[in-house]
Amino acid sequence: MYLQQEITTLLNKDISQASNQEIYLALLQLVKNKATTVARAQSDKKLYYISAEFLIGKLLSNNLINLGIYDEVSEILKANGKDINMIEEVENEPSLGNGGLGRLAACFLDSIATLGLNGDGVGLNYHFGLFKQNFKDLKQDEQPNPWITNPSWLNDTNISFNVQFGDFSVKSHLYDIDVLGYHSVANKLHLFDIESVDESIVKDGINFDKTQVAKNLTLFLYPDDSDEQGQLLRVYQQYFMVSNAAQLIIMEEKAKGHNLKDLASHVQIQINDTHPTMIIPELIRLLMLEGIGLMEAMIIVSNTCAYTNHTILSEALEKWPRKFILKVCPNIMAIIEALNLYVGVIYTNDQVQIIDDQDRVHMARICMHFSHSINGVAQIHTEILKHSELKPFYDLYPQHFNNKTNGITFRRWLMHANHKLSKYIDSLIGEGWKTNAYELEKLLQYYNDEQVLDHLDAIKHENKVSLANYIQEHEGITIDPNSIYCIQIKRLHEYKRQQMNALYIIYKYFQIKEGNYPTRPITIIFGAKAAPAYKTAKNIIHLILCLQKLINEDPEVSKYLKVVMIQNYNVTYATKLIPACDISEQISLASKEASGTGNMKFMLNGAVTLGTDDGANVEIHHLVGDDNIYIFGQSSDQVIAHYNNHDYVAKNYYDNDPYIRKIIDFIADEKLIAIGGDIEMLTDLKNELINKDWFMTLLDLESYCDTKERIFADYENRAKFKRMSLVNIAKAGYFSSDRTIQQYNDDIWHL
Ligand code: 26Q
Repeated sequence: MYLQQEITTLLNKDISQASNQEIYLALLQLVKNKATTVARAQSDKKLYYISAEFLIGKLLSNNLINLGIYDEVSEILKANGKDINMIEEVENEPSLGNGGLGRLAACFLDSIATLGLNGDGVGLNYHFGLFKQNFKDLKQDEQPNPWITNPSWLNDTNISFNVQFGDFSVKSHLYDIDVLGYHSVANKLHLFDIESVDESIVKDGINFDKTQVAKNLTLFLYPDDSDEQGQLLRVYQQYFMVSNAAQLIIMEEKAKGHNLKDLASHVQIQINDTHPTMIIPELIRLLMLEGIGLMEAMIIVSNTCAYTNHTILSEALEKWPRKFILKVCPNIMAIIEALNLYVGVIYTNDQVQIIDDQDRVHMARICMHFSHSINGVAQIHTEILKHSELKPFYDLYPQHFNNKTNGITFRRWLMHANHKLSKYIDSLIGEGWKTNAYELEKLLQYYNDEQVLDHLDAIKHENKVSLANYIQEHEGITIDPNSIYCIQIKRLHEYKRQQMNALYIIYKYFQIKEGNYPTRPITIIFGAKAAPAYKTAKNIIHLILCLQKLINEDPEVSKYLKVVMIQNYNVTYATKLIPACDISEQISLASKEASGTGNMKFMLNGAVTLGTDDGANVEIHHLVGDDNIYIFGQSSDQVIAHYNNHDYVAKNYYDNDPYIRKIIDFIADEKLIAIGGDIEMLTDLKNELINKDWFMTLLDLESYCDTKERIFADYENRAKFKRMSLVNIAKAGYFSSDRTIQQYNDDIWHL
């Protein structure tokens, strides 16, 4: 009753008389008020997790969960004729991330606070975040995604710094978001903005004048960097972020009365991929301004900074032309030159030099020389880094390399996303799993309990019905909850091989046309945004949308097969899709997916993985065993050998296998052109697959199709499939980000 009174007071009217919007604002205020009473984490040493992305998603429900009042609030609303799910709809999702790396940072903040560790996030307050995706004429269309309302989760601070660029300076402005741990302390996410930002310069979709840096700096996350102006803007953003972070750290250290020479004892900086690399030279520069010599500053900063690598794609490793850095932040270029000289004196190997012979600055190499820890994000990923991609650095600094397999917060990805399953698990094994995720293994005692298996299956079915309704409402597509849901949701990239899934759809289309009907209908669901300048990715989206139209409008085929590409895939959509999934598609080319975290979310929610032995799939495979996962395709060793030997030739598959040829030819078939397919885009894609296929789609196509057929057959052995689902939930405990963060703290941070 007490809580009800608080809400009513904030509303200034009865809950039953208030609109969803009014209730949302009252709850926002309620949470913010309560956040001020939650203890701050305290310790002698503090972590700063610096990241260009924090894909935090909507915050209301998660904050209510972590404060321990979700159920109570939800009951109060219900008693007043309101539905918490409808209140959630009112909140905008901040889209401050692209995908995995940004969502990981958000899960980490949740776990850091939950474990009571003293650690804040530092990033940028992008007004429009990543673009909002719509489909227009079967193609991706990009629009700005404004998310900041007044009031919002952002708390204005009076903190502001001067940031000096080459030929002008700007004033920053800091906004904070409270990060509430689960029944624990509160930390902060610091988001820096620029005082002179001007939203009105955005015209015609997501286009804007890239030269007006003082107006555009914090408008978008990773604006299109296909041209030089875009790349330059990215460097401006990065320097702006780290300059503010460094000034904040030094300000806080001085306020605590710490000697900057002891920085490494009091501060730990985690560099999330190479995007915040310039924190290293910037801190060195600031320490030197405080009277510390270059060599000593270098050592202090190295002892303070740790670096996480999230990719082995060499094209994603940032290399900036010297002239960019010289223009954006000449003072930093001077420090980088000094670091480069220093490295050059000690090591002669070209592959470890910071500045290469084309005058490009290799950001990852700065991190590798000047940090005390270098970690990959899954076992196989770290091994590949050590023995192939970053081998020259492993040879120099073997003791710095370590693995930290990624994790996800179970508060968002089970308790919030799948409330019914969460409650049912409570009833079976108690609530201990919420703070000790390994306790999920207790579920294994129900391996042969038909009643429990049926109950789990009934929850899955309810989630499938809810998703069907949501998709009906948002996409206008009807899907059958009795069909098998296969879901592939992640950024669009050739290495993730959404195109292989599309080729399976073509294969199945042929099968159905030939009269080979599946026992049970199949629904294949995609969610993916393509980088605005990534042509092949956009062509793949176009192909999937063409197939969606062709198949869903074909009365013969649509009885057995439906294709859905949902629009604007984001965290909110993920929480609706994942609990409803039967088959989790994790089909990257082995060796290319650093870890993946969607794979963990699906597993936790009882989906069975169809995947390659790549990233964290390898560890899922190990945990659940051969009988509870479907692994297909060539191994990472085989793939790496193909690259080294240059012996994968896609065209051979096309020329020698008539069925593959038939499938590939269908990409630009007149049937697709007739329903609105763009002949140029589809032909481009077809030629790409025949002549380049850099990520070896055709290598694994046959084994993918066979394995998928095998899963569908096994699905009909309902008892077996339900047990597989149970085992996946039970074994997911390892993937709690609480475990990951505990390891970061034990091995790297020592907070
Ligand atoms: C680089 C240069 C220029 C412009 C943009 C970028 C850029 C932007 C974003 C490079 C990389 C990213 C994002 C990478 C990412 O999300 N990586 C994913 O990280 C996850 C968390 O560790 C892993 O699970 C995924 O496997 C990995 O793909």
